[in-house]
Amino acid sequence: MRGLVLAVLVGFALSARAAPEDAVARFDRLAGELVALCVDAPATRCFETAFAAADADDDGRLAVAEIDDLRRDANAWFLARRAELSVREQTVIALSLATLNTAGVARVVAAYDRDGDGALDRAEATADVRLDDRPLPRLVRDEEAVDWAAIRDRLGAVAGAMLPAPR
Ligand SMILES: [Ca+2]
Ligand SMILES: [Ca+2]
Repeated sequence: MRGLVLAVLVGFALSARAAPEDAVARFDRLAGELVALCVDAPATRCFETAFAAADADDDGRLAVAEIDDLRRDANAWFLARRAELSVREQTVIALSLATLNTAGVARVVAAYDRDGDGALDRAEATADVRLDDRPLPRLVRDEEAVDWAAIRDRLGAVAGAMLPAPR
């Protein structure tokens, strides 16, 4: 579950602004930049960089379409690079993408969209995480900084929505 949140945060940074490169090349570059930044930089800065990269139209909100573009590119990148990743990385990324692919980005966004405008602003995107000056890899190990129970509740609702309706 921690890996999922990390992968989602990293995923935010892997969005592509208009560029004449294919998805795999864009992801290679952006993932490299983000990993280099977030290993040591304050989690607040890591999140802001990731959010700004994902917010393609710069309106301060992540719309379903913006995250869905990201999901599509992430799938292409994962298929191309899977063999180069560790088993643990493959597992975390595959589970995260499987959740998004199966539940649909709209359902995941809805689980966090407090004001119901169909997009996530910064506060909504970090509702279950208290960011501070610690680097993200350290922050997510602090039970006080990340509300895992709340995340489980929200994603549980998403998983519930994936199940067939009772007859
Ligand atoms: Ca936006
Ligand atoms: Ca919203």
